[in-house]
Amino acid sequence: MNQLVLSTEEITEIKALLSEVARRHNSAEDPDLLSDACVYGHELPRRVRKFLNNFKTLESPPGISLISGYTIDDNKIGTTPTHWKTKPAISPSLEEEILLVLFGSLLGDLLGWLTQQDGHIIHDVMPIKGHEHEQLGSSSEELLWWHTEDAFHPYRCDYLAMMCLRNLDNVETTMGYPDWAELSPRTIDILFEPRFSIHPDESHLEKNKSDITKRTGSQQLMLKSSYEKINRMNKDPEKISVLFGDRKSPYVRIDPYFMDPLKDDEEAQQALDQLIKNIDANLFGKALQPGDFIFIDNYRVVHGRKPFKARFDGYDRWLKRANITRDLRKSRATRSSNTSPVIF
Ligand SMILES: O=C(O)CCC(=O)C(=O)O
Ligand SMILES: [Fe+2]
Repeated sequence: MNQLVLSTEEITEIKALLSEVARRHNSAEDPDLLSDACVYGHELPRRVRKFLNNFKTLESPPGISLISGYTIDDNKIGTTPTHWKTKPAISPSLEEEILLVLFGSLLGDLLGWLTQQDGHIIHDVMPIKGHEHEQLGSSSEELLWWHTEDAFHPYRCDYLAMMCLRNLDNVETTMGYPDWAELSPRTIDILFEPRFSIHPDESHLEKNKSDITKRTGSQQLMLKSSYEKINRMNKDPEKISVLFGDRKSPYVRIDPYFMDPLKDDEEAQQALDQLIKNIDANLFGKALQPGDFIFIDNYRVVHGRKPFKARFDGYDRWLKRANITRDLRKSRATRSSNTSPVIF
C-alpha cells in the first residue's frame, strides 16, 4: 500500500488547523463544516494534499493509501464506547474526526445512510456485546467476510476511510484485490454481465436500527420508507455485474456473504467462484495502529476483519469510519436537499 508518514512539522501544522476548526464547529458532522470541509482541507500540508490527490486521480495499484504518524492521546479520547448509539454531546475525539473529514474532503464528498448507524456520517466501529457472532462491523468472534462496502447499493462510496483510535490487541483489517492475470478472458466477460445479485448487508437491516424515539413525525415516515426500500432490495435484488469499467483493469462490486447461489446459472456461479478464490488467495491483513488513517478504493479493493475476542472493558479496538463519494449529486433523488449527505 502507499504510505505517507506525517513529519513533526506537518503534525504541528495540522493540529493548529484542527484547533481552529474545532473552535468553530463542535461536531465533525456539523453541516456547515461538511460544506466547508474542502476549503479547510486545502489548508492541510501540501505533501498530504498531493498524496491523496494522486491516490484519487492516478488510480495506481493497489488502491490503498495509509497516512500515519498522527498522535492520539489515549487519555483524552476516553474509553471505547459500548455502542454507536451512545454518542456524547461533544466527542472527545472531535479534532481527530475533523481530520478524517478534511482528509476525506480531498477525495470527494462524505455521505451517510439513514439506515446505517442512525444516519451518522462518522461511524464508530467497535465490538458490541450481543453482536459477537453477527456479520457486522461490530461483531468480534466471527470473521467479517471481505466485501465491497455497501456493495448492494448503486450509490455506495468510492472510498472508505477508517481512522484507528485504539487497537491494543492488533486486530487485523483484511484487504485484497484480484490478480487479473490469473483470470481467463471468458471468466472476466461473464463477470461483466448482469447475472449476479447482492443483498443489503446486516448493517442496513431494520433489526439493527436505532431505537431513538425523539424523531419528528416526518423523520419517522422517512425512516419507514427507507426500510421499505431496503426490504424490497433484500427480497428482490436487481441483477448486476460484478465487474464494470475498463476490461483491462476492471472495477469490482462484490460481497460473497450476501450473494445468493446462482442455481440456474452454473456458468456465472463458476466465474464468481473463481473470482472469490482469486481474491482470497491475495488477501492480506493489517492491524491499524492509533493515528493510522487508511483510505480504501471501494471500486478496486475489498476489505473485512479477522475474528477476535472482545474485551468489553472500555479498551476494545475502536475505529472511526467514513464513506466518501466522488459525486454526491448522483444520489440527489434519495437525499432530502442538495447539501444533505444522507441517503434515505
Ligand atoms: O473493522 C474493520 O477493520 C473493518 C470493518 C468493516 O469492514 C465494516 O464495518 O464494514
Ligand atoms: Fe466494511
